[in-house]
Amino acid sequence: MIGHWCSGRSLRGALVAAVLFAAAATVAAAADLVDQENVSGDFVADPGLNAFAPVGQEFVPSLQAVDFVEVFISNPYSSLTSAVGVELHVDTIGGTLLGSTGATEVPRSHHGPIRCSFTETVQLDPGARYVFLIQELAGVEVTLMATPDLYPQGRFIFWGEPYTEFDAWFREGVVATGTPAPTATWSTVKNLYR
Ligand SMILES: [Ca+2]
Repeated sequence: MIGHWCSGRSLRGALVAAVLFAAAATVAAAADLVDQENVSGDFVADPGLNAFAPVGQEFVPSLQAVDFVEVFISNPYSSLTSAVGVELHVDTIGGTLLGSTGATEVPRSHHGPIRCSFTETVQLDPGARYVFLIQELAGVEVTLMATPDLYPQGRFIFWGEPYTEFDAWFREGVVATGTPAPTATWSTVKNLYR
């Protein structure tokens, strides 16, 4: 057994495996904690963010915070970059503004999820209803991909009105930061030497 591990080839293999494991552990520690989502690819509507503004989606979180909202944006007809941003409102699209993400770039010819990260973590009341509003902030018209009613805890919104027939493709949650390292205080250090 020892001879096996001492052979150069196996040792290299073990080192590679160790490096890969370390990388995987790093990714896992930084993993997102997704709370609410509708990630079906069954797209039945793709309203333009300007033509159908204001566009948004209701959701009911189970977590006490949100760091990001991802939406599925299509920019298929443009050779230009656009930018979108998300606002988070309480209960309705015109409700109290809790946070915003600023501008997030949508690359040209993009067709896929776009992550909008709030400038700081937004505290939520689990079980209450919230609405995220998606706005186009720069560039040419992009569209937001929507599905049939597949998310039971909220409705799709366009022209400022909720529609029960649709839901946005979306994902929201928090960025896991891992377990914080314990901080030594002067009293805990003193206690070690008593
Ligand atoms: Ca729904």
